[in-house]
Amino acid sequence: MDFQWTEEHRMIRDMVKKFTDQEVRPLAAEIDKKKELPQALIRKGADNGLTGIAIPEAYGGSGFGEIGYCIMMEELSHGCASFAITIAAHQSIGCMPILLDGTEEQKQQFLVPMAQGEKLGAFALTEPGAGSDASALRTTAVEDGDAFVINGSKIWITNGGIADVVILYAANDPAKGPRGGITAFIVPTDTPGFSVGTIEEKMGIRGSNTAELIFEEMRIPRSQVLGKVGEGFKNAMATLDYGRLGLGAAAVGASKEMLRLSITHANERKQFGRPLADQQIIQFYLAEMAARIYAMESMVYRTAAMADRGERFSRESAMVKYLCTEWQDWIVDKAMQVHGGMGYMTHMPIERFYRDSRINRIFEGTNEIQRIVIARDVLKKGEY
Ligand code: COS
Repeated sequence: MDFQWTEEHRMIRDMVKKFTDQEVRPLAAEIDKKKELPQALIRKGADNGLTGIAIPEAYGGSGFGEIGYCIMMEELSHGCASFAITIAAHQSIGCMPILLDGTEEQKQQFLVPMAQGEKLGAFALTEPGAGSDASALRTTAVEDGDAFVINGSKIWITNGGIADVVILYAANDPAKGPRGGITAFIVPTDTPGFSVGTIEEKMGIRGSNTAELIFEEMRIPRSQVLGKVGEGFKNAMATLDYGRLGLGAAAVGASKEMLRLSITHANERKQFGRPLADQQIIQFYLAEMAARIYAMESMVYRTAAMADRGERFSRESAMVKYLCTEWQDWIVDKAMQVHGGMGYMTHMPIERFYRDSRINRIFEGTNEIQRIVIARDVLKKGEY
């Protein structure tokens, strides 16, 4: 509960804020329009340490942990959700499964180049018939000598079409489901039998790549099994604890940007002979935005500190993901209301934030699933 920003935290925030202001925000509208991120931007992000900010220095990262990661996600999300999500899918759900359960050899071979941004990561769990019910996987992994042969497909995989390394979850024993039946694999995307299918068109985060992945008789050596055979579901769920927390941090950043723009607009725009900011209804909107941001920020960093202490934070990360992304949507909506017609026009960033925001209540576990996670935990404990 005793939380204070350190010199290091301030340094990370200043660095990422400068990077966002100089390199990311100026490109955000074009990224959205072209539906593509410039490779050079990802490279520049990697050069600034963004691809491995939470990863320990021993594995090629900066070692700033989850608090550092959340500060980064927050600041990037002031500028461009497509870029922030690309970095998030690479790091918090692409790298994290290896950090959690990889062997020393796997960490040196795969995690180090990923953290350094030489290789981009992705997390492949979702299938046409396994979305919220993540353990109902149809992609199969059949043991054959010193390898597993994988057949099946994945959908809606963030970074799927641009990743170098994919963490893939497949059923080694469908009858056993989440307890013993799912295995995680580290899959370089140049493996024979791996191919990219449809690249999705989306309402928002258009610059982020969302792809279908197809696996046909793809042989993955036993040395690329991540963790124990059959234990992959727990790896996926523990990884999503990190991903969901990061989405909460992104919601804080996007919401602060919406408040900042709304304050400027409310001071500059005059109606009925005075600035909008003089109208009590507008003041109430701004106050409500600020109050929610304070609560969101508090829960994000309290939870990030739990993660950095090595405590389990599954319930907390579900609560962060649920409330922060619901409130982000509310705040973006109110920012558009404050801006009126101007906010709806595409030359203003509000409409892009509005479109980019919506996915957060859906991916990395819908907000309905987050409430299932929370409810199961409180029912198990019998109290808060
Ligand atoms: N960390 C570690 N282990 C976890 C865990 C976590 N956060 N969550 C669950 N587990 C373990 C459980 O403890 C259980 O193991 P034991 O029986 O040995 O204790 C095992 O995993 C199965 O868990 P559970 O019984 O909760 O599995 P369910 O099939 O009921 O699924 C939900 C639970 C619905 C919560 C899960 O499927 C889910 O999160 N769905 C959403 C998926 C998602 O986020 N998709 C987005 C993909 S990325 S865009």
